[in-house]
Amino acid sequence: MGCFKPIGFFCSVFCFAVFVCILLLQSEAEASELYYDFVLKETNFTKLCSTKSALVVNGSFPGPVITARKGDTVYVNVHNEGTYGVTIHWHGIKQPRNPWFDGPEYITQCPIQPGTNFTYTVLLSSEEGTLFWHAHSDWTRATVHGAFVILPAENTTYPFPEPDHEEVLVFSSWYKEDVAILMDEALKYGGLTTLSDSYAINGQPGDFYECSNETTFRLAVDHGSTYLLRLVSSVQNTDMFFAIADHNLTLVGVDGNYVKPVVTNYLMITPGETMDILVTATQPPGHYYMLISPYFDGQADDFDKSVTSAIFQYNGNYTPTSSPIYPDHIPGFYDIDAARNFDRQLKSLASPEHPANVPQHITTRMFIALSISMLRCPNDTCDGPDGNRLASAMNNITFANPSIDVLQAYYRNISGYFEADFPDKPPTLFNFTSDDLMTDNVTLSDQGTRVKMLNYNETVEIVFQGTNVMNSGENHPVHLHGFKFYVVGAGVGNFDNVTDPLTYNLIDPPELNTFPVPKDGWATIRFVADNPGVWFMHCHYDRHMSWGMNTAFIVRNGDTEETSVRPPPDYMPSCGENSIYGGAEQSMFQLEE
Ligand SMILES: *[C@@H]1O[C@H](CO)[C@@H](O)[C@H](O)[C@H]1NC(C)=O
Ligand SMILES: *[C@@H]1O[C@H](CO)[C@@H](O)[C@H](O)[C@H]1NC(C)=O
Ligand SMILES: *[C@@H]1O[C@H](CO)[C@@H](O)[C@H](O)[C@H]1NC(C)=O
Ligand SMILES: *[C@@H]1O[C@H](CO)[C@@H](O)[C@H](O)[C@H]1NC(C)=O
Ligand SMILES: *[C@@H]1O[C@H](CO)[C@@H](O)[C@H](O)[C@H]1NC(C)=O
Ligand SMILES: *[C@@H]1O[C@H](CO)[C@@H](O)[C@H](O)[C@H]1NC(C)=O
Ligand SMILES: *[C@@H]1O[C@H](CO)[C@@H](O)[C@H](O)[C@H]1NC(C)=O
Ligand SMILES: *[C@@H]1O[C@H](CO)[C@@H](O)[C@H](O)[C@H]1NC(C)=O
Ligand SMILES: *[C@@H]1O[C@H](CO)[C@@H](O)[C@H](O)[C@H]1NC(C)=O
Ligand SMILES: *[C@@H]1O[C@H](CO)[C@@H](O)[C@H](O)[C@H]1NC(C)=O
Ligand SMILES: *[C@@H]1O[C@H](CO)[C@@H](O)[C@H](O)[C@H]1NC(C)=O
Ligand SMILES: *[C@@H]1O[C@H](CO)[C@@H](O)[C@H](O)[C@H]1NC(C)=O
Ligand SMILES: [Cu+2]
Repeated sequence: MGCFKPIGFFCSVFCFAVFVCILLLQSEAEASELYYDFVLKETNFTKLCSTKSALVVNGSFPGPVITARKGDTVYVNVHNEGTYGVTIHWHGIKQPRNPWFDGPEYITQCPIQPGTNFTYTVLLSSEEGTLFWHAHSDWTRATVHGAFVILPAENTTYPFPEPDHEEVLVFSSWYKEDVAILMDEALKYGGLTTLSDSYAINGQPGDFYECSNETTFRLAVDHGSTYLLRLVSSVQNTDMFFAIADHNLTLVGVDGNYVKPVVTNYLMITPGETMDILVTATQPPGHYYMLISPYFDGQADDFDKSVTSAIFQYNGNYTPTSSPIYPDHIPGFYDIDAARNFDRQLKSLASPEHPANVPQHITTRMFIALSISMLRCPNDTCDGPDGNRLASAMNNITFANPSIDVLQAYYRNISGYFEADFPDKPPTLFNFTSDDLMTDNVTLSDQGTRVKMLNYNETVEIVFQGTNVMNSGENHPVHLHGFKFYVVGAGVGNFDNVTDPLTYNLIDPPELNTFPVPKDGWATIRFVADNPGVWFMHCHYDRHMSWGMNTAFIVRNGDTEETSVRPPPDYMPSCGENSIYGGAEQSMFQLEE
């Protein structure tokens, strides 16, 4: 066709059409649409010498890996063939203007009921690296989770030399009993939650547990090759140290963002965090342990004190030592300094390709105190201290799930399900890190469904203050949906609003979705509220989340369609009799008000 020959009106139009067509083809090549089906079903597993049935996706623990490229759209149809309602969350994926598919139950949707299906639209935007997906109903995350790998967009590359191989390592907790029943009992009686029986790497507890050494996860490596290991922590309630015997780790990404490389011989990863590390197989051929070992800084000392192993195993002809080589530098369970020193090293790449756009001018400031707390129980019959119910709180508010999701109530203007008055600061100021916070006026919290309203495009700064209420100070990994945030500072003790801001890094702070607020310390985050919708914020220890250390942000629409929430899908799961979507049962563990 003579497109490039004659000059004239027809050809201009034709050429323009071809040009548009090329553009369309290009944008198609740049952003693909991918389809996945997840079948949720009870499946039997035998671990630690005992068999139980657990709810998993497609029969596997951990579940399938989703692999996409930056900017793709991923559709996941979740078919619930289990026995109770479940939702899935796409952890760390911002979902621009798309809160309908974010997933936390009673925040953006009601559970997907057994025998039904729901297709999530997952919109990838600035994320690149490793994230994960997990159930966001009660404690079903324990067995319903898997990695979400986001490769660089076509024709772009990693900001580090291309690794020879990639491997996903998912960290989980394993309970011999049914997690749903354990959690139901704990919440019913208001006492402590049961500890896990082991941790697992890619589903395997490893050599140091009974009946486990035949199935220990082994990563076969070639001498001289470099491996990109994509670490995901979906552990239930415990931070973990990770190390590989005799091998340095080069940390290059955290939470789906690149960081300035950190060379280290161990790392600390909290529930909800994901990390990309490079490891080069430079050592004499052999079998080297890869360990995850708990880190705990609370006084209660109630955590699963076991260590999980996998093996970094060189290929080739050699005689390995009788047992694999053990790391000599993995920190001890209580090594606070090791944990803090690791987190202190995180910095954004802040390069032209991966800039750090740290908000400099703040329009909304919040100060949020994180506490373990208690609620009164009828006739003091609960299992917590003084017959109270164990709880947790942000600014003294113990979050209660409403019976229809906050998003639906907000979008359709249905009153009575939440209050838009989450406080910007604690109701009383006290010495948050004191050892003397045992009186009722400090330990008892207030239950409610209270959220924080933000105007579109506000620049938000939140100082999180860890408290020692009930002598229960410990590190809390706070996770925010719908955004990535910059962690501009962190420190020990009570936040000092004059001196501590002087220490902020406003140049290249790490951009994350989960960050541990140190025990009896503080951390400051900043983000721009440029994603309209309803977005959950909570501690990523499931026991603190189910005790109420949560709130949500409602970001109002801006002035244009591009700054407003997308229209809702035709179909959302039903919320029972309260719902405009029709009648079905609620989740089995919904907090009674
Ligand atoms: C990637 O590069 C190839 C080869 O240069 C080119 O054909 C293709 O159009 C590029 N793709 C995109 C999305 O730019
Ligand atoms: C899960 O199982 C279903 C049914 O067997 C299958 O169609 C689907 O492709 C599987 N999904 C993944 C991610 O493996
Ligand atoms: C799971 O194990 C239980 C008890 O061991 C057994 O009754 C049940 O049939 C098994 N289910 C499946 C799907 O294999
Ligand atoms: C999925 O659910 C829709 C209703 O939302 C239903 O029409 C469809 O048949 C279901 N599909 C499958 C494969 O279960
Ligand atoms: C597992 O442990 C048993 C008992 O200690 C031992 O006999 C067996 O050889 C071990 N298997 C492996 C693969 O290490
Ligand atoms: C690990 O890195 C440190 C600091 O760069 C270096 O001194 C050490 O030799 C490295 N160890 C290994 C096993 O490569
Ligand atoms: C509390 O105690 C009173 C008096 O013993 C009793 O009547 C009531 O049923 C109890 N309430 C609960 C919730 O147990
Ligand atoms: C707060 O409590 C801590 C721990 O008991 C103590 O070291 C500190 O001095 C107290 N701060 C103030 C201002 O009283
Ligand atoms: C709680 O009560 C104690 C003793 O009455 C008092 O010293 C303390 O200041 C009160 N704390 C708060 C936060 O109100
Ligand atoms: C939290 O709220 C409860 C219930 O209203 C109140 O008794 C308590 O004093 C408050 N605690 C603090 C530290 O403000
Ligand atoms: C958001 O705020 C930034 C900086 O304050 C401004 O440049 C931008 O135009 C605003 N965007 C919208 C859509 O209001
Ligand atoms: C700083 O904190 C003090 C009390 O600790 C308070 O009185 C003051 O208002 C705070 N200043 C700002 C700017 O928040
Ligand atoms: Cu917590």
